[in-house]
Amino acid sequence: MANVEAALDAAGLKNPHVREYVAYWAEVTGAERVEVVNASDDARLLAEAVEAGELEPAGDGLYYSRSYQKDTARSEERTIVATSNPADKGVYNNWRPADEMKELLTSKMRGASAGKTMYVIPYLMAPPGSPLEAYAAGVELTDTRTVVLHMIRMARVGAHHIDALEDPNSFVRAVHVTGDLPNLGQGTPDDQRYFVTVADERTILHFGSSYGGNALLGKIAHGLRQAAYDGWASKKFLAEQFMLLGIVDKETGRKYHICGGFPSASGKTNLAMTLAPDALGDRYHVEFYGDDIAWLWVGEDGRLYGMNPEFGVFGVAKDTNELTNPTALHSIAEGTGALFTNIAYNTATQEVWWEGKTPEHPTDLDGWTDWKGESIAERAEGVDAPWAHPNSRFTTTLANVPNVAADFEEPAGVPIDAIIFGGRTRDREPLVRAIHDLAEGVYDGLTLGAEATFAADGLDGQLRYDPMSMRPFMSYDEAKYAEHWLNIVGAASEQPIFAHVNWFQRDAEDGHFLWPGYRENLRPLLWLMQLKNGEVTGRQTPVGIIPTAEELNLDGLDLPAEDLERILNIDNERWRQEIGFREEHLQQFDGLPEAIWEAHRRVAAALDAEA
Ligand code: GTP
Ligand code: SPV
Ligand code: MN
Repeated sequence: MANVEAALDAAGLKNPHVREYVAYWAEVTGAERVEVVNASDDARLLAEAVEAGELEPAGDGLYYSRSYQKDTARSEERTIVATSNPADKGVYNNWRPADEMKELLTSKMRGASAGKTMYVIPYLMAPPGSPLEAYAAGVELTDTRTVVLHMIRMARVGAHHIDALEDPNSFVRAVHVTGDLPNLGQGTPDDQRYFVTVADERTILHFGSSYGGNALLGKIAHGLRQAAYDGWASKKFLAEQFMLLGIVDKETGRKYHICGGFPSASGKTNLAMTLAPDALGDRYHVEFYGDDIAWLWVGEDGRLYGMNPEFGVFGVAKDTNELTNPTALHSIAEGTGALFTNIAYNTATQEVWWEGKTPEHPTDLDGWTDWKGESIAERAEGVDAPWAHPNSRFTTTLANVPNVAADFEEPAGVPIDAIIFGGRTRDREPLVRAIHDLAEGVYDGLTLGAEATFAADGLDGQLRYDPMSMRPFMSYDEAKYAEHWLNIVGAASEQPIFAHVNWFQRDAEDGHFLWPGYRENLRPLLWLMQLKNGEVTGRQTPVGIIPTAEELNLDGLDLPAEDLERILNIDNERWRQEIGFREEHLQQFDGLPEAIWEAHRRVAAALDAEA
C-alpha cells in the first residue's frame, strides 16, 4: 500500500481536502505508490515512458504511442452524467442517479490499480487569473503514465494551482482508472466501461480506457461536461465544444474574434489553425486561440467574452499536411515534445505517417508498422486497411502553434464578434448563411447536425443532430440548456452575429467537394465580418443572409462558376423536408423556450412562402 501522506508531504501539497481525496482513492484503487506531478516532471516522465516501452521515439523530441486496439475513441453509449436530481435528465446526457453510479464505479475501481503508481495531477482549465478560475481547478488521479504526459500538454499542471484556491474544497475530483483493457468486453452487451460525471458533486469517475477524452479528464469531462453544468448551475457562463480564432485586418488594424461549434471530426482544429490563403495573406492574419473548447461569459463591460480553457491541442491526424494545415505540421515538428497516438510508425527510422500526410504512403515498406503494430510489408495479399486509425491524433501545447495569438493566455479572454455552427452536410447547407436574431441563432445551433457516419444510422438526407456540437457532452436537460443560452448571450450589450457554415457540400454526380475548404474557409468568415460591419448586405433567404457572388472575396481562387452558384443558393424543397425532421428533433425537448419554437415557425413559414 502506498504511503500517501509521505508522497503528498514530499510534493508540498497542503490543501487538506485534496489530501483527503487522494488518500481515499489510493485506498479504493489499491495503488502501490502515489506520485504528485508538476509540469516540470515532463522530461523525467518521458524518459521513464520510453524506458518502459510505453512510448517510442519518433524523431528529436517527438514520441509515439499505441492504445489498446479496442480503445481508440470516446464511447458515447458508455458515458453518463449523474446527479441527485432526476429533473436533470435530458435526451442526450444518459442521466443516472448519483448514488447508484458512485457505488458502481467504486466497485469497478476497487483494487484495479494494484501494483501501479497513482499519479496525482493538480491542474487548471483556464489561464490563471481568469474570471472563471473558480470553476477551473481540478485534481486528476490516474494510473497511466502516458495519460499524465498528455495532461501536461493539454492542461496547466502543477501543485500551485490547487494550493491557493479561494475555496480550498472547490476543485473537480477526477478519477481515472484504466482497468484490464483486454477483458472489458468493449462494444459487447457485457461492456465494463463507465465514463461518469457526477455533475452536482463535481466528481468525475472514468473506468475502462486510457484513450483521449476518456482518460485526460481535464479536457472534455471537466472542460465540457462538468463546466457546462457549473455554468448553468451558477447562471454565469457557457462551456461549449467550440473553436476560437482571431482575424486581424492589417489594413484597418481591426481585430475580430469568432468562435463556433462543429461536431467532432468536422473541422474545428483545421479552422482555428488556418492561415489566410496566399492571395489574402498581405492583408489578413488568422490567430489561433483554441480548437475544441470555449467558455463564454458576459464581462463587466457588458460584452460577450470567450476563452479556451485548454493548454494544448489533441488534433485529428488524418489529412493533416502542408497544404491543408501547415501550422498544425509546424506545431508537431521536431523539438515540440508532441505525442502521436495510433498513427503508422517506422521501427527502423522512427518516422511516422498517416493517411493524407502525403498523397501516397511511403513506397519503401521496410520497418513500417500500422497503428496496431503489425508489419505493413508482411500484410496478406489484398489487405488495404488504413495504416493509421481514422481517429489517430497528435498532442501538442498551444505555444507550439505558430499562429497562436500573442494574448492567448490573457485572463480577460477576448470579445466575441460571431458565433458559427458547421456540420458535415453533403447537400442543402450553403457555404454560409448569417443570422442576426439571437433566438434564431440559438435555434440554428440546436438543429446543427452532421451526416450519419454509416448509411444505416439514419434516413436518407436526415442528419444526426448534434445541438451546438454538444450532444456527446450535454450534462443537463436540453430545454434548460436552450434557455441558458438565450439568457447568457441575451445579456450581452453588443450581440454577436450568428452564422451557419458548410465546407462539405458535394456534387451529386461525382461527389467532389464544391468548396475547396481549409485555408479558403477564411473567405466566408471575412464576408461575415463585413456583413456585421454593414459593408455588404448579402441576400436575404428564408434561412438567413447569403453572400452574393460579387461580395465574396475570391481573389486568387479559381472556382467553377456552377459550383459557386450551388454553394450560394438554397434548395427550397430539401429545406422544407429538413423542417419536418427538425420539428421531430425539437419535440424531444420538453419545455423548450417559446422563442425557439417561434424562430422555427418563422423559418418554416418563410420557406413555405417561397415554395
Ligand atoms: P475533434 O477534435 O474530434 O473535435 O475534431 P475537429 O472538429 O477539430 O475536426 P478536425 O479539424 O480535426 O477535422 C476533422 C477532419 O476533417 C480532418 O480529417 C480534416 O482534414 C477534415 N477537414 C477539416 N476542414 C476541412 C475542410 O474545410 N474541407 C474538407 N474537405 N475537409 C476538412
Ligand atoms: C472529440 O472527440 O471531439 C475530441 C477528442 O475532441 S476527445 O478528447 O477524445 O473527446
Ligand atoms: Mn472535440
